[in-house]
Amino acid sequence: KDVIPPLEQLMVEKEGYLQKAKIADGGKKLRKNWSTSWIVLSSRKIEFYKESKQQALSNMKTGHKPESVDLCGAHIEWAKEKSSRKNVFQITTVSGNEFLLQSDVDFIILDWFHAIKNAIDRLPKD
Ligand code: I3S
Repeated sequence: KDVIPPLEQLMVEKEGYLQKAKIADGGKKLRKNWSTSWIVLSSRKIEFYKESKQQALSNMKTGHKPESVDLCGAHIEWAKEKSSRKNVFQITTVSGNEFLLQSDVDFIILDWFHAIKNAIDRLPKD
């Protein structure tokens, strides 16, 4: 039987394109590789889609899963020293995954920073 998640967990708070680079997986450093990602924030997770939103929606029908990031206990901080690019922040998950997110447009990255920070601050820490 399907488990129905609470409505608030399904609600999308923000979505859009950002530059993304995953720099660690489970605490293990990865080679930085920036790419455009369609990013969907809901109350307790972020999903990263490699494709356009359109492509992502059609892939979902075929059971294709996006990379999902659990925000419970996660950290967010500006990460000037991690890149030569402007407007970079880092999300670190409890599981030791690290992501850099970036946009050249100041208000876009600020909106994202605050939306993700608010989501994290509303969640229980463990
Ligand atoms: O922190 P790094 O290693 O200087 O990051 C750059 C590299 O990941 C580079 O790729 P290669 O490892 O193939 O050289 C990327 O193309 C650059 O974008 C990375 O630097 P920035 O400053 O853009 O984050």
